Formats: sequence, structure tokens, C-alpha cells
Amino acid sequence: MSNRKTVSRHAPIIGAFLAGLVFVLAAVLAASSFFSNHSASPLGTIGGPFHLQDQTGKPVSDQDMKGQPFLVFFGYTHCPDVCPTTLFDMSEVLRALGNDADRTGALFITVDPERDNPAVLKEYLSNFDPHLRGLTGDPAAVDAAIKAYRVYAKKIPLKDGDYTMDHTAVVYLMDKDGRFVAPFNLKQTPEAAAAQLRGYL
Ligand SMILES: [Cu+2]
Repeated sequence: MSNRKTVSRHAPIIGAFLAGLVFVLAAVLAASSFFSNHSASPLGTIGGPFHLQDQTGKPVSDQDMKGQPFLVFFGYTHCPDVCPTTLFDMSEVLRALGNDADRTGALFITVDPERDNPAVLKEYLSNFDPHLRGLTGDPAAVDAAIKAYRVYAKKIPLKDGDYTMDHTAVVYLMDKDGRFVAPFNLKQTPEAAAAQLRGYL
């Protein structure tokens, strides 16, 4: 009798414990499916179709990048600091790659198509490694690329009627199937960065 009493007295506690356990398991399952979805289909997160043209006016799409790993950086030629610094660092990596730079893509996609036409991009990129390709297009095409890469870009008007652009300054490493691998670390030495890229050739 006393046993039954003990059981019935503890039953609500056990019930609550089991309910809690089920809740925790459900949360763990939801979280793991969230993460596995992201790693299973990186195309759903960063990267995707784009149709732009390079600094020579040649059309470039995501399909043209298939078969080689590539770096993607969004910016604009009037950028005072972040873009030139990043493009300089990317140039150092391309130099360190030697001949392998011919099998590696490096894209600078403008977030300012209004000012960055192919001619402006060509002039600007003459300061950097010749493997860098500057991409632009009509605002809708550029916007599609910005959205595909989940980039933030916003026009900031200045008092004199001029403007700057606030923008995401992440360099994306994409594999040769066009899938997002990781943000690319330019804080390492060019040689270490080149060695990392060679791993995706
Ligand atoms: Cu910039």
C-alpha cells in the first residue's frame, strides 16, 4: 500500500520530467535539422545565380565559375578604405598562388552599379592583380547578386549630393561547384591563404 502511495505521489513529478525530456529532445531535433539543412544545401544560404558583366564587358554568370574555386567580394570603387585594402589582400593571395591563380576565380562585384560601369571597374582594377574580375550590370541584376549572397548594401547620401555605400565586407570562399564554403580569412599570410585555396582546386 505504501508503495502505491509513493508511486502515485511521484507520478506527476515523473510525468513532468518526461514531458520536459520530450520538449528538450524536440528542441535538439529541431536545432540539428536546422544546422544539417544549412550544411546540406549551402546554395540555400549564400551564393546562387547571377548574370553580370566584367570590366571588359564580357558576360559572366555563376555557371561560368563552375569547375574552379572562387572568392567573391562585394564593394565599390569609390570606397575609401575597406575595398582597396581587401582587394590589395586578395591580390597578395593571387600572387602567392602563382600559376594556380589561373584556376582560381576572384570576383569583385560592385554594389554601386550607378557609378561602377565596366570602364570605371577596368581603370580601378588596374591597381590590383590582373586575375581580379570586376562585375557590374544593370541595377536589377546587381541587386539579384547582392540578394543571392545575402549581402547588405545601402546608399548613404552625403551633404554635397554625393554618396557612399555601406556594405558587407566579407570575402566568400566558394567551391568549384559554386557552393559556399566559408568566409575567407585574409588575416593569415598570403602563402597560408593560397595553400587553403589550393585545397579546393
Ligand atoms: Cu568598401
